[in-house]
Amino acid sequence: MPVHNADIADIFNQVADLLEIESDNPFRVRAYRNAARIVSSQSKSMTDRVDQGEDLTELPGIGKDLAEKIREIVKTGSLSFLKELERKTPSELSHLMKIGGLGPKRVKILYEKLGISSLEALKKAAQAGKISLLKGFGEKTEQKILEEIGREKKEKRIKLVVAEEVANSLLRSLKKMKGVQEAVVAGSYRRRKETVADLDLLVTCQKDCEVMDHFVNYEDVEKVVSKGDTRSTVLLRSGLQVDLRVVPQVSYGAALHYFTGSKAHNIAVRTLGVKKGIKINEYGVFKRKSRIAGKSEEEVFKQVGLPYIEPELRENWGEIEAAQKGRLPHLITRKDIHGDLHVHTKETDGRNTLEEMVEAAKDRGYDYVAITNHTKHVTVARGLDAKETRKLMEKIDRLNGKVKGIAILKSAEVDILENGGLDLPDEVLRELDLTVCAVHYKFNLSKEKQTERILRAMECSYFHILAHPSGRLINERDPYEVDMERLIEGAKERGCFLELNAHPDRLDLTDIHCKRAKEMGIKIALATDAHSIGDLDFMRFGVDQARRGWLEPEDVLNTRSLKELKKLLKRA
Ligand code: DGT
Ligand code: CA
Ligand code: CA
Repeated sequence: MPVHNADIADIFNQVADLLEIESDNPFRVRAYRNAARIVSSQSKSMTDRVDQGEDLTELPGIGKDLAEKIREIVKTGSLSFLKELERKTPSELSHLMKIGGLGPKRVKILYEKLGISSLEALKKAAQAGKISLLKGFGEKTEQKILEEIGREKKEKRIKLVVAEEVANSLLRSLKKMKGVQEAVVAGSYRRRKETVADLDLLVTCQKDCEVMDHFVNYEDVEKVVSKGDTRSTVLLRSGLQVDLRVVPQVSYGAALHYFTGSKAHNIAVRTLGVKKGIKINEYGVFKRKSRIAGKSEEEVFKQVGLPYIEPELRENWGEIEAAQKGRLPHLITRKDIHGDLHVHTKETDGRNTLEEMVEAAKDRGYDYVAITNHTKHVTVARGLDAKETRKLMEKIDRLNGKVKGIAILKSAEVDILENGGLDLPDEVLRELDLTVCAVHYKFNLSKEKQTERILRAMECSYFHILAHPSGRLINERDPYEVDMERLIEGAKERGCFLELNAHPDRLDLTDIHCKRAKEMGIKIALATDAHSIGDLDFMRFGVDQARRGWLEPEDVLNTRSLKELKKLLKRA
């Protein structure tokens, strides 16, 4: 396997970590860190440079000694100096240094006093309260360590939008290969989960096609975890793991079904098969020894008496029973959306002007767009006060008179104050076509208080839509504590709606809460929270999440014509 620049940088960083833990000369530590940075930022690979006999000392910060070490890594894949260091200090300690709040000194103390050399051991010791007893640590540090370990673990899941970029270029590269027939991403990615742990690629190809070689040598690959004829796993530079399976064309449908999952759905389908005396696996559907189906997913479902079930529904959340009864939902699609109900402009923290956003919404085929700038309490976004809101409303009135083919709705993203009040006076709220209301501060109230705060805000008869109802930012900020069930119920009683925020960092409501909202009979507003023209295209992530939540066009507010929308927005 060729040594990549990232491998060399990794080794140099580990050397620097271990030297630092051993309190080595800080200049030497810095030299290794610099070298790691320089090597990883080179577009030409060190392997190629060494092969072509280039003089590595011409690179900035690389002296004779480091040049020799790079050559050694390129030739052998490892560095004897690092092995020497590891004899004294376990290399796992360098992982511990990635935990926020743990520098080389603390890592060293943890190792010497408690023998901690792994994340697992660190977690155990912190949970047992052993760390706070060490000199210079304390309970706060111990708590922080536990939080940081939790974060490390959680962040391993990658946001769908990030995975998509990686997946698309990988698929493009595979599809260009001669002999490749089908190439798709299955797994949670195909089920459009908000985050994915890895990418599960499925390929069918002609016999002599060297797709595996091509895959493991793909330019983005940092490490080949395993390589075989039908199955390989690699780690990409981005940290994303990719599994590739190659199956014969006759197995394509069965394999696609199997690797799309979810596991719980697969087991349920397989159990139906067992009752009919057939065996279902990734190679096909079998009766005794002979294959009776497997070319397409439809064939697989048909063998167990089911219609086709959309990937987004395959979580064993009742889709099998619904399919058996002929009651599968007719899931919403992007085409069903008639307008965006949450859009910012330059008046507050948006990057495009009102005119530009309206034009862009029109380009996307919308009949209406709601302009929802922040209100004054959100000072970081330069939120608008009553007077500024009125001024913007007049501007919108004038623009509505000029622009054809799309209606601009006067709205605001009204801050929900701590006491449940709204951040604009009633006489201004009254003049808006609709309001999108949201919590932007005091996230840490108790569940009871947060729920009461929002329910109180809904009492205002100008409250229409609760925006990003949990306040979470995926992988960055946990949702605030709130009783979502009560919010859904409260919204229903008062004639309000909940938003499914389509921004790929937010996507709240979650799939489960969408499904619950539908069951409880309340409609959802699907909106992008766009802060620029490009953000308007986030709508499709919202649609994906809505589909996972079983939503049909009639469950969503903005699938309606403007006239019907206005009717629905009228509160008693
Ligand atoms: P992830 O990766 O955590 O976001 O979620 P998935 O669903 O992509 O899970 P993954 O990558 O572990 O496996 C991909 C699919 O392979 C999974 O959705 C169903 C199938 N699969 C994996 N393990 C099993 C298993 O033990 N039994 C069955 N029936 N299917 C499995
Ligand atoms: Ca997966
Ligand atoms: Ca996988």
